[in-house]
Amino acid sequence: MTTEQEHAAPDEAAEQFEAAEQAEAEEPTELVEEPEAKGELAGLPVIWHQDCLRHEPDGEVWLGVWEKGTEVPERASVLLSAVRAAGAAVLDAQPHGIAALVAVHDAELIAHLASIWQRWETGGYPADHGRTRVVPYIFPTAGLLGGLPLRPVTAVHGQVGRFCYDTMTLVGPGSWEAIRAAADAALTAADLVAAGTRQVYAICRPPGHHAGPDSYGGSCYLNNAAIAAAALRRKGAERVAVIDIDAHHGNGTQAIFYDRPDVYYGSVHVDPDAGWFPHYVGRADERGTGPGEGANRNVPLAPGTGDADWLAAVRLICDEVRSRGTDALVVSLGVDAAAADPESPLLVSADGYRQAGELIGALGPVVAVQEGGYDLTSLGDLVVAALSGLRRWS
Ligand code: SP5
Ligand code: ZN
Repeated sequence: MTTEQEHAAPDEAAEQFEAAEQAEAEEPTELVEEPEAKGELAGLPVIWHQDCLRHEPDGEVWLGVWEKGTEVPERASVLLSAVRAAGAAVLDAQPHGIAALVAVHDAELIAHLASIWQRWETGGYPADHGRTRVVPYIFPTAGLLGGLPLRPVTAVHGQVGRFCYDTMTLVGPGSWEAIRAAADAALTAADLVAAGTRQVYAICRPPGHHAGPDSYGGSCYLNNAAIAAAALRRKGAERVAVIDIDAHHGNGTQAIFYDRPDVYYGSVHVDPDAGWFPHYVGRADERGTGPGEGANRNVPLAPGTGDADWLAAVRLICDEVRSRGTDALVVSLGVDAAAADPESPLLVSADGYRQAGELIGALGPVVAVQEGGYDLTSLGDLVVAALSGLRRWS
């Protein structure tokens, strides 16, 4: 090294140091503009349990035909990869006791779901009769009972329709473990929000919003969002709002809270009167009952509705939540309202989901619970967009 270089070196070093300092000062702006640098969900806690992959319904029986089905384990893998790539912090779901489930569901439904596969298998239905999944064929509706009380049933194939209301919500060997894991994910997310985290997302699978106090269907078994909402109430939130942006009406969540003023339910969904699931529920005149009168809001939309009208409906619900007041929220985050989704005729874009996230995130702390969303190629981007909208308020 020459003397000249020795002299030059300190100046160069000073220049480099200055340049580095300047770059550091500019870094925050660059990070916001460049998702790759840190990720648009950087720091967002995401709750996940491997057992959510163990539910393999292997299709659905729809109108008498066993079809491939869209509520597949790959949905959860895709979501996990997408949030990881966007920089989220993935945390394990923690086990919770049965009490948190009994808070919204009849103990008999829970016991039924926990044991039905075992009974089916022991009964020889898979091995002896080629019935590889639990599919009910008789349902004890009010009409069947004709006013008589429900009595215990001897045959397992008679028992399996006891709490189920459709033929497309099948049960297999790992289903119960997944159902429980999804509820644990929602409960873990609620724990974090109750402890002061502004937003937490739970990758719940199977989804939950079609499961009622003593009923399951619509690919849902236990109502993860309702379980989270009830947990938030127990942990001190006086007023909780559930905002459901899944393409379908969340008949289960509505039924669970229909007579309660402390848990508001608002849903934007494809109009059941236009011929869409769940057909029997989800109309605009369902406003709650008794003390819950006014704490339920449905905004059914015509098939073909896109961002502008969908967001206007989300805004209407958000305005109502704001005027009623809320301490914490649960968002039933279904992304099946997206244009590419095979299960709904709504035409919402990823940017629409981002804006919905922003509207909801402004209202308070949020537990985001995964519901539907079935287009495996766009699913990840849609959920990341919605969550990044929520994160505007972190
Ligand atoms: C959680 C959730 O989004 N559940 C959706 C339940 C509605 N499923 C209705 C299925 C109707 C049969 N699917 C036929 C698909 C044809 N493309
Ligand atoms: Zn849906």
